[in-house]
Amino acid sequence: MPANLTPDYQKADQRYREATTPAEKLAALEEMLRTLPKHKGTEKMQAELKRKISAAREAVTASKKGGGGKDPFHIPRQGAGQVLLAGAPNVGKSSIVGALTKAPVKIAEFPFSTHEPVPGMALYEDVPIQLVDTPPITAEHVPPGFLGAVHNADLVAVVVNLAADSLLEDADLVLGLLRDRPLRLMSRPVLPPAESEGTPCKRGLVIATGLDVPGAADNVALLRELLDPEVQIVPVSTASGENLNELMKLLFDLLHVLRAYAKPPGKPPDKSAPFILPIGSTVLDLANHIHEDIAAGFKYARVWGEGVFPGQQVHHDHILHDKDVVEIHV
Ligand SMILES: Nc1nc2c(ncn2[C@@H]2O[C@H](COP(=O)(O)OP(=O)(O)OP(=O)(O)O)[C@@H](O)[C@H]2O)c(=O)[nH]1
Ligand SMILES: [Mg+2]
Repeated sequence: MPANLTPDYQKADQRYREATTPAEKLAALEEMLRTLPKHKGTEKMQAELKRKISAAREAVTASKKGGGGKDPFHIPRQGAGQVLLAGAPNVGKSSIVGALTKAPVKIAEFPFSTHEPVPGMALYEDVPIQLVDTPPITAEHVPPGFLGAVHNADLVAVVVNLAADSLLEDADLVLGLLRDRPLRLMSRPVLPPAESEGTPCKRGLVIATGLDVPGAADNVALLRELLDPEVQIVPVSTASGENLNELMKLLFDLLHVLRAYAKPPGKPPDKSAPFILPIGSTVLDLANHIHEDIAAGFKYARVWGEGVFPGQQVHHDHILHDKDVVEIHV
């Protein structure tokens, strides 16, 4: 990627990565094309942007046409992975998404304030992770499309409120709903095969809001006694921000991905946007992710990072580590 990108381009690029609707994406892409320096070195980027713009235009048209019959729970995954927040009314689902993203969520002191799922992009260091706020679940009502969304999401975050009298019932409401599917929530990056567990598993965790409220620690202990030991509980305060960074770190770990930075030969690495790949990916997987032409022409790569000496020459099957810098030679 050329190093001489303007600040305006970089800002538009940032907006693109944070965009949550097709219209926002299209606007950001058009701005990226407008602010991209036009010369021979950026021809590939210009072509790529034009391709993305025409795809984004189609997405805008499709989202307008969709209207009435569309499943609001169908939210395309963006960033390193999708985390679906689920819980009883008024537990702080929207507050979490509001604290960690720029999404226009509705936060209220009263229950049933969220009517539709709302996605937003949160950052763990430089890794964008998609959080999806959802309408509440009650014993009487599970929003249509909710269970489909559970299956689509990479992680399910069951949200409870440590200050609520109904804390234990609230936790069991959502976990019980999953158990009935049957799905067992587990806070492990790699899940055991369904056969060995008996029950299919879903990656996820419990987020407990209200860490700032008196008695919170006792209620965490109470919850810990009730829950499956495989489920991690992360107490947070959306009011003070306490533990929100730890939450993001855990989400990143559970997603089981790594980041790699591409480096053009003879230039510094592009640290502005990591490529996100599943753990276990190779330099060839990265090449494919960047562009199929790069993968097709792959000769060798140089890697700076874990388990290699700086700039070590490696083959296509070299396994990447988080934060590796990779220079691909074609
Ligand atoms: N003290 C404190 N209050 C919180 C915390 N998190 C959320 N709240 C409050 O809890 C109330 C409900 O928050 P929301 O985020 O709207 O809850 P929700 O789960 O999205 O509610 P519904 O959309 O109605 O299901 C609001 O008054 C928040 O300010 C927290 O960590 N500490
Ligand atoms: Mg809400």
